[in-house]
Amino acid sequence: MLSSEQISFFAQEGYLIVDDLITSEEVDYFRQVYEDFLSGKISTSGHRSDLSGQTEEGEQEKIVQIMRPSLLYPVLAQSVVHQRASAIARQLLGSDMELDFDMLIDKPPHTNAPTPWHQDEAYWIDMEDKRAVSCWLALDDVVKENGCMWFVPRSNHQALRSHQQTGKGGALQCVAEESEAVAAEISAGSCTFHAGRTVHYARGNETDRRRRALITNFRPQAMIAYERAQGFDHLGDREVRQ
Ligand SMILES: O=C(O)CCC(=O)C(=O)O
Repeated sequence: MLSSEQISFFAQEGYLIVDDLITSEEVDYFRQVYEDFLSGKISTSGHRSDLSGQTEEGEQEKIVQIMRPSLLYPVLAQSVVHQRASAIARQLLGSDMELDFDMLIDKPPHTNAPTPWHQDEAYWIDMEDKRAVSCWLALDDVVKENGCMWFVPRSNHQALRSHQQTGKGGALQCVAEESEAVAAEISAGSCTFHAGRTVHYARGNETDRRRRALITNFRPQAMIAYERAQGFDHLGDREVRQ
C-alpha cells in the first residue's frame, strides 16, 4: 500500500515509481505467459500489431503491441499484477477505479524504435470524468538504452497537446523533449504509474537485452460503461480521437 507522500507525489507530478510490485518468482511466471503470447501459443489474432507503424503485415514488428491480453487468456485478469495495480489505482484516484484494458508492449533487442512522446488521453474518446491511470510493469530491468519510460513532471496539469499519427497506423506523437522529462530506470518486477494526461515516451531498444512490459489501465467504472456504450473497447485501429 502507498504512503500519503507517494499519493501526493502522483497527484502533483503525474507519475510514480513503485518498486517490487511483484517478486522475482512472479516475474518468471509472467515472462512465461509473455512468451506464450509472442510465440502464438496463445492466439493473438486481431489483438497484435506494430506500434512503430514501420513494418508490413507478416514482418517482424519493431514494437510488438498486444492489446487486451486478459480477454485472450482470462486468468490474467485475476493475476497478482492486476490485483495489486488495481489496489494502487484506487488509492491514487478513488475507489471506483476498475480495469479498462491491459496490453503487452515488447521491444525486441536492437529494434531501435522509440515510443513517441504522447498523452494517453489522445488515443481515447473524450470523457466527462478524465481520471485514468496506467501501471507499466517491467518484466526486464529497464534503463534508457533499452527503453525505460520517461515522464514530463506536472504535465498532468497541462492541456492536452496536439497529436499526429506516426508511420502506417502507428503510435501517436506530440512535441516534448527529454530535457524536460525524467527517466524511470527500474528493475524487473517494479513499475511506474502515470496519469492519462501525463506526457511520456520511451527510447528504442538499442541493446541486446529484452524489454518486456505488461501495462494495466484503470478508470472509473462509469466511464468504462460509457466507452463500451460508444463501441470503444481499446481494440481496432490507433487514431487521434481528441
Ligand atoms: O512501453 C512503451 O514503450 C510505451 C508505453 C506507453 O506509452 C503507455 O503505457 O502508456
